This record gives sequence, C-alpha cells and structure tokens, in this order.
Amino acid sequence: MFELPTVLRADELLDKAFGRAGKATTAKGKDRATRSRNLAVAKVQIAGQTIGSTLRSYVKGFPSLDRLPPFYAELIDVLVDRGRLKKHLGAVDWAADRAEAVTREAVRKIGRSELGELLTLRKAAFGRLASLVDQVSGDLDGLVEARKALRRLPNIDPNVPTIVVAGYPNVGKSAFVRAVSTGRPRVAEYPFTTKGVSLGHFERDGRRYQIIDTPGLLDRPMEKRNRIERQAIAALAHLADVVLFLLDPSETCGYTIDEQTRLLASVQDVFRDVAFVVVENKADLDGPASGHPRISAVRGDGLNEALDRVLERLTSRAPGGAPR
Ligand SMILES: Nc1nc2c(ncn2[C@@H]2O[C@H](COP(=O)(O)OP(=O)(O)O)[C@@H](O)[C@H]2O)c(=O)[nH]1
Ligand SMILES: [Mg+2]
Repeated sequence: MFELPTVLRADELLDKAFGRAGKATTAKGKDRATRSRNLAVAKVQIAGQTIGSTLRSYVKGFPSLDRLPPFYAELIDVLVDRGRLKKHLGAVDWAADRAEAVTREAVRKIGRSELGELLTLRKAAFGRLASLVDQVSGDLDGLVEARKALRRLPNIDPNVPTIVVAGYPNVGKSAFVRAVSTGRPRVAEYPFTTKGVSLGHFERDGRRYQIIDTPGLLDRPMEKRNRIERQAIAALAHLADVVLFLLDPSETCGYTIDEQTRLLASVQDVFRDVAFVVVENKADLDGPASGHPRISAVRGDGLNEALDRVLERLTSRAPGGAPR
C-alpha cells in the first residue's frame, strides 16, 4: 500500500556514506596544501551529507500517521506500535540534524587547519558521524521492521464506496464477488488472515465501487476472536459502506439457517453504524424461503437486483442523501 523508502541499518548507512567519501581522491586548489585541505573538506561533506539526507528521507518517506484514513490508522495500530514508530522517526530526525551540524563544524575547522592536522581532523569528523549513526541504530532497526509491516497492507482505496461481504464459509461469498466484479478479483494480502482479502471492482452509472471478501474474519462467530482479529474487524467497519450478508438456506454450506442467522446478528452487532443487505444465495437449490431476496451466484439469478439494493443503501447513507 505505502511506497516506503528502503531503510538501511546503521552499518549499511555508514558503508554507503564512507564508501562515497572514499571515492573522492582529488580536489582543486592552487597548491598542494590547498588541494589536500579541499579534499578533506570534500570527504567530510560527502559523508555527512549522505548521512543527513538519507536519514531525512526516512522521516519524510513514512506516512504521517495522524493524517491517515481511519481504516489504515486502525490497521497500523495492530501492526506497529505507533508511539514507538514516532519515537524512532524523532530520533532519526535528530540524528539528521546532528549529522549536518557536525559536518558544518568539521568543515570550518578543516578550512582553518594546518596540513599536518588534516588527517586527524578528518578522522575525528568521521568518528563523530559514525557514533551518531550508531546511537540511532536501534531506531533504524525499528524503521526496517515497521516498513516490512506497512508494506503488507492491502491496497484498498478508502475513498471508493465499499461493500464488505459476510457469511459463513461456503455460502458463496467468493462466487458472488467473482460474479459481480469485472475480471478476476484480486487477492490482496491482509495481515490478519492466511487467505488474504479478495477485492473486486465494478462500475454502475460511471461510478466505481469496490467489493471485498475477507475470509477468516466475518465468517464465524465474533465471540471467538482474539484482540488482533477484533481490531482488524474494527478497521473493516471504518471501511464498509454496506455489508452484504449471504445466507445459504440450502444449508449445503454445512451450517444450519439458525446458525447463519445468529452469525448475522453478531456481525450486525459489530457493524452497528453500517447498512446491511441480506440475500439468500443458491436459489437454484431447494431450501426454505425466508423472505430475503434470492440469488444464485453461480447461475447469475438476481445479481443485478441484489446490487441495486446495495447501491440504494449506499446512497441513502450519504450525508443529505446526496450520492457520495
Ligand atoms: N448451487 C449453487 N452453488 C453455489 C452457489 N454459489 C456458490 N456455490 C458453491 O458453493 C461452494 C462455496 O462457494 P464459495 O464462493 O467458495 O463460498 P465462500 O466460502 O463463501 O467464499 C462452491 O462449491 C460453489 O460452487 C449458487 O448460487 N448455487
Ligand atoms: Mg471464499
């Protein structure tokens, strides 16, 4: 989801900075002393600026956590400790400032130095830069880990109206998502289920909608959830504009209609502020009628009508009744 900079660990950053500085082998100047002094200045500047600008790019490259859409903010809270991430970024920002200050100071000193002091001063500057980077090495490790976690977030657009599909396993959720979305739904990694989310898109009247199925999250009783799953579900609640709940009255899914109705009630309890549309799938098979619209995801019966109902609920939920 997030394009985050590759974060170097402390030793890698020092290799990069001092490696670049080492490539400078000559400098201009009217005499040998000036050339040597200018070369020492160049080496310190290259090393210091590489460290400063690299560290700075990490601070700029991480998403500003306070301004994220609630869906992502909630997910990120489960994946990384936001307080610690802030602390890591603060430390790295401080080190970038210090690297620039150390560099300026060393350059000034070297500019006024005698030929005999150049090597000592240059080495002292390198030593100070190295110890600065070492001081934030734990923070850089923290950023490396945070980046790994954040990159795994699914690419779901919180600004596109979103339908979340729920219901017991084998009621036909995947079949439905496949039947109504254009092309094959993409399966995106979702950090909380082994199967990922399947994400489909469709268009109606020139507007784009996304429909997602989250295997493992909204397909069994809510009571049995651990804390992390609860938070993943809470994140989904921010994202969902409508929940489409599928029942399977044929019970070929392996769950009785009573069990399915109980699951519906418990999902409704979690998604309190979200509109629900309930439909019965597998209309091509025998089963008791329950008064909900009947569809068949595999045969295609009633799919457009089901989507119409969903879109009605979407529009009626928007502020002032205006389509969003
Ligand atoms: N007869 C019939 N079978 C269906 C229908 N929709 C899904 N199925 C079947 O039910 C099984 C489970 O479907 P799937 O979409 O994987 O369910 P999910 O676990 O809820 O995603 C598969 O064998 C599907 O072919 C339907 O409308 N009619
Ligand atoms: Mg499925």
